[in-house]
Amino acid sequence: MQADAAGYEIAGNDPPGYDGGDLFKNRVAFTELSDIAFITYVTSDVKRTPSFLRGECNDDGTVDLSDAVCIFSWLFEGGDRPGCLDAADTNDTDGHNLTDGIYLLAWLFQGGGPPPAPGPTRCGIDPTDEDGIDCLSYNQCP
Ligand SMILES: [Ca+2]
Ligand SMILES: [Ca+2]
Ligand SMILES: [Ca+2]
Repeated sequence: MQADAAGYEIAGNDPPGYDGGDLFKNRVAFTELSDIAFITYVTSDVKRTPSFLRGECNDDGTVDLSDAVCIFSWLFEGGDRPGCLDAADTNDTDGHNLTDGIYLLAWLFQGGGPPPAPGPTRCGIDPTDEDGIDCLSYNQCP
């Protein structure tokens, strides 16, 4: 931890998945050095946007049948919620339903189009990131 000129400590730890961009430049935890009270200040525009593979529901690094199973299991069988909801939004409709699993199966087995950007094979962020869907954790991309 380091203190700035005003006597505030600046949090030195980057959050998991932080890619070195400036999305977190406003995220600073201030601690009053001279007081017991402390204030954690987080600006409203802070949003986690780690890179991910579209369609990669189960976070194992490959988009395959098991990811369609992961989507169906989560949506319809009480399975675990994916850590990266953007990845599970296979067709990038900014929502999750049956069609996300079907879209993935169509691409894998029926010659359908691949999942939209960043796609299923190259890590990237969601280019349509106005949807309120977050990618809180994804471990297969830098
Ligand atoms: Ca997978
Ligand atoms: Ca969708
Ligand atoms: Ca989106």
